[in-house]
Amino acid sequence: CARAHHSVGVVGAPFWKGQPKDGVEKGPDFIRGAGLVEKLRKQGCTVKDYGNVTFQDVSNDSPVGKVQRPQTVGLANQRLADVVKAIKNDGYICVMLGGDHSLAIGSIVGHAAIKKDLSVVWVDAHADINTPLTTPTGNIHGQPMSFLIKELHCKMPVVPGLSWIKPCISANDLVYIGLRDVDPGEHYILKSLGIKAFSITEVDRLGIAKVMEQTCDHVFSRGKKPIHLSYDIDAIDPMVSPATGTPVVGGLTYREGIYITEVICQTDLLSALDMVEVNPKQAKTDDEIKSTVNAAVDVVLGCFGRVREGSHPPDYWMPHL
Ligand code: 4U7
Ligand code: MN
Ligand code: MN
Ligand code: MN
Repeated sequence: CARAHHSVGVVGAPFWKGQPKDGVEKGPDFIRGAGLVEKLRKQGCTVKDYGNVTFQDVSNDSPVGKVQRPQTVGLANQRLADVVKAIKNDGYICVMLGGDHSLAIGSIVGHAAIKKDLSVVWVDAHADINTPLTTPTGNIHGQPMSFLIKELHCKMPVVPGLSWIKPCISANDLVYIGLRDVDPGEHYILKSLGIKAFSITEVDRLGIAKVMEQTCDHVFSRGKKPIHLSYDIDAIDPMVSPATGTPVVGGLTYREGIYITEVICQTDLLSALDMVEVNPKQAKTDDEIKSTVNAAVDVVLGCFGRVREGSHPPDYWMPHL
């Protein structure tokens, strides 16, 4: 923010196998191609680009129950968790560019290994908390939170490839913003665990400013913990960000989407960010790609001090006669 100087470690995770549509693995390079690193530096951040994680293919990765590609997704997330751990150990705020949202598993596990006691703010049209037993699709990008919530552990079957994941987040330390496509099993989980969720209806009712006030109240009520912000581009309305695999009408406006990041920045507690689900191949036109990638870049910039009112450096000297 205007107040703090940020050290940002960027890592790309070009992975799509947590869902069926390829193209989302192009997200990191499109977001970098739009000048993310340069723009972060221009607004005063120290940036180290860790490049892209390389992922291995697993052969004979047949579904386990409904769950698709469990070994491939499990291995990819083990790799990612190690990289995120290294970035946190180097002292950076970690920015993971996806890739599909199954990558939140590795990002959060790696983050939680270094920073005990995290809060997670999940901005998404979807809750991504289906268990392998409630999932309607089998796609793991709709399930990552179920593997991470401690209170759900007893409801989770053992899935080969994913059994290494140790739940590291308490139900009380999770807040959702933007939900508008929640499956029955997910809704049951949210209600029975009392998970804080601001659906798009709450955004309509309260306005985004109140939603963010209450989000901060909730995550700070048990002390100042590091925040993991997991931002799915499909939270924002598909009129703005159509290039994504699971668009849902009636989303956050661009302004609401950016306002969330400005408030998170002002907390000074952001410790890791996921920017996921940008899929250039899902766009019908180049403008759709541009608009989606631009929104993703602005989300990241907003997290690290970009303010829309404008700003000037402390040593700014006004030209005068
Ligand atoms: B995303 C879904 F059934 N809930 O589980 C599922 F509607 O990372 C969609 O938020 C999940 O984009 C969307 O497959 C995952 C479906
Ligand atoms: Mn989503
Ligand atoms: Mn998601
Ligand atoms: Mn999606």
